[in-house]
Amino acid sequence: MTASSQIPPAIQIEDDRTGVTIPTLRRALADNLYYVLGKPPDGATLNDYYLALAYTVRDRLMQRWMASTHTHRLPTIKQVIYLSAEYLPGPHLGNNLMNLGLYETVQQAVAESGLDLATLLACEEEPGLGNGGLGRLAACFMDSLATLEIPAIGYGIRYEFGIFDQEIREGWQAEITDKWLQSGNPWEIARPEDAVFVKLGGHTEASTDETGCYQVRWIPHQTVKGIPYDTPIPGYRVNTVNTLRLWKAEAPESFDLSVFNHGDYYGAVDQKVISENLTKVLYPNDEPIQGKQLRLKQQYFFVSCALQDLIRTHLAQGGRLERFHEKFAVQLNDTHPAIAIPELMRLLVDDHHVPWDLAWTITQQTFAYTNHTLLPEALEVWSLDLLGQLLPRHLEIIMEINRRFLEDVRLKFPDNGEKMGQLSLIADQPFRSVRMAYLASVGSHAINGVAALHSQLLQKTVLRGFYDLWPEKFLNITNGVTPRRWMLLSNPRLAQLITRRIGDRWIIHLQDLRDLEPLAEDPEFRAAWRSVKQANKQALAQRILERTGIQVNVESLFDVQVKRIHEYKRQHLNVLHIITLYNRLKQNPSLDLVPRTFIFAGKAAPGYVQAKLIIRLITAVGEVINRDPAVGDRLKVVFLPDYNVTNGQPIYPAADLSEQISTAGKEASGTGNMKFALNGALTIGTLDGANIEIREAVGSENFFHFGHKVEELSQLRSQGYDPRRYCDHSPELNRAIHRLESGFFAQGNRDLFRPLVQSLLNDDPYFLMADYLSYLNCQEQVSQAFLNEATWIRRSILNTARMGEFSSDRSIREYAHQVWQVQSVPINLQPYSQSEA
Ligand code: B1H
Repeated sequence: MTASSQIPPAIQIEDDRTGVTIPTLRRALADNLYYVLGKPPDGATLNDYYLALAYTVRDRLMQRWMASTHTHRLPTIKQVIYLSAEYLPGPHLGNNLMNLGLYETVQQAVAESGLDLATLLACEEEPGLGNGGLGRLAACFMDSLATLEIPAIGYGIRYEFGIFDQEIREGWQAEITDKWLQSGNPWEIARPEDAVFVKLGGHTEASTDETGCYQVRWIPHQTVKGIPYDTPIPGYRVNTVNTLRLWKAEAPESFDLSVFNHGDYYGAVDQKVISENLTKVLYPNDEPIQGKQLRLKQQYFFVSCALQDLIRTHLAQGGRLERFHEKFAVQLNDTHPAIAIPELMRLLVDDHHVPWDLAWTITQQTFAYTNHTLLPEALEVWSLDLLGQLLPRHLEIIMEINRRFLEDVRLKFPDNGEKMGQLSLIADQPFRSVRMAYLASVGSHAINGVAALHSQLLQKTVLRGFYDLWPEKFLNITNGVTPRRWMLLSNPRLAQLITRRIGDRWIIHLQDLRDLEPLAEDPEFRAAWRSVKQANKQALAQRILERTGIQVNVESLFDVQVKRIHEYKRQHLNVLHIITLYNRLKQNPSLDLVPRTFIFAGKAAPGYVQAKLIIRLITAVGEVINRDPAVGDRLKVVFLPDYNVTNGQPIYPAADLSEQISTAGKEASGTGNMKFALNGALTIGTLDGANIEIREAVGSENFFHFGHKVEELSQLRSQGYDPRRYCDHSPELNRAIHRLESGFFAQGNRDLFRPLVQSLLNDDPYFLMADYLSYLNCQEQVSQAFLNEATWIRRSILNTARMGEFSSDRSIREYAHQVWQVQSVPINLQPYSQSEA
């Protein structure tokens, strides 16, 4: 670890129970092992030691956590509420040690107890409570919120099984259940005393009460209980510790009992099983979600738990509901939690008797919505049938919101029936359904995209009608990544080198990396930079060998594409390049080719057949190329299984080249692109998502761009795109496609990759054929550039030096000022002995 390992004196509140000296840490480790886990030192497993260490660290967060929670509840303090169906925080232990400034001390304490910190860190099962970028973004944002001392709670779902673990069996993806809770989760604290009840199904009854007031009662078919589990999220070297509060569904005891009293014991158990199924498993994305009632249940469940929790604490603090939006700024992470809008309306109007108009003002002032995708298949719609069955009252509320909204539209655009149909929250085709992105837009005071291009396209396409109505609601906030996890923790060698030269302020002010720019001209610094990269490549090569048996050449160019497998991300375009290089080698065995190691990793949704076939394609091409003696170690193709936060951490620091090659207009932002460039990889990329801004920041001379732009693709499309034409015009493309068709990579089986080939030749919806030549030429430039080591390293340094704006701290500052109107709140600590009373 780079910066000082001591906690700054201003926050030194440790006493003999929570001390951070080596003797007190060793004592705490032994005590936790014995008294919390009930294990004698000689009978303890490595996992026991990991748990004991985790408790030791958690204990040292506790005073800060409680002080933060206490302060954040004060009615005068505005809090950010992040609602997200996904979180991918990665393993907590190393991160918490780093943020507390205890990494080195604990490393030594553990060593003196005869253990190895790295071994204990490796015991932690990461919470895989998300699919990819969207969940990881939520985790980076939680880190930045705490580091910026912004009061925040992240609400989500405590899935019992997160994203599946991936194994590669005979070249194919196999999915294994993720039993992340099996060996115990030392970071969470269950709070059954804060449980809430959530209603589902049934019907509504309207009546007029004694005062003549119209009232609606919802008589549910089922009630489930939500139990919160809290995880501390400490900021970097500050006292703020925010909370990640995840909800688990259980059966309410009273219900069990009533059935039990009627003698139906097994019926009661069934009820319990049905309730607990609700938070059992994370849904993978890239699969049709249509008609998945359980997913809507999950969304409603956690959102209702969260809002009930907020209303309860607000009222308990003496807050008034008219001021709800002054206490809480609630961010919707995509539409997955958008049902929060009618739910807050229901809670205010039905349960707390707030008049509709006031409730609507509060709701709109409370919520803001972030859109993360324009892909039509990922835009959520819920059929009125399904919604009405599960949430009858919410359907009524949505209809009323829509009625009032369309009334406003009519006043603005009289005699424009078409406009009303376009803007209606209810779609008629292909079946009557609620457009959740529209609901989120109408119910929020701010709507943002996650990169400049994406925000522009959002305003021009999916939400065009709403942009025309309320341009002032729209803004762009480009994503970012936390430099704590994605540099300091995962690339300690580079972090150390940087800190030695420019000090350590860059960790919290990433723009300081600019100070590295002049050093790009310094041959000595370049040599140091190169040795860090080589050491990181060596370390990754070791892991590759252990996990795949493939020996790679660390002098070769590490060309890396790691992300979810999806046709729009075009891993198969990368493969077409590999096949082309291979063909050239076969044609001319003495070809002077810049050696490359192609590294892939990523999961495919279990039901996404084409994506799984892309994985098979990568492994198949690897099997042939890696074994071909004519290739030697000039080309290697590696598929690293089970890509997740843990396995990603050693990859970014070792990359020379970052592949960001999505079809223009399809990748909303990307965040892996940021991690690579920050760690000194050069990018080959399309003008898509945040690539455009990265290129502007690092300089176009330090970024390899290729491919058609968004407008060029729509032109191609409107002219009647014919992918076969590109084969006719490029002999190399033709040969590459032919290799695939011929069964050459499939032991003669011509059927295996036929679906991929057919898709490319017939529709090619992601324009691989159109971008192939440009990609190939660009890769040739990459190879030439890699030959000149000094200028490559220089460009690598400049990439890192100019990536400062892609810190999630910058994103969060923009949300704080432009959307949430929240301030930092430093946390004052008192020694435990004084706060005890
Ligand atoms: C992103 C999703 C997503 N956009 C549906 N949309 C899901 C959609 O479970 N589902 O149904 C889950 C996730 N994820 C990603 O968000 C974008 O593709 C990236 O480009 C972007 O960087 C990331 C964070 O903004």
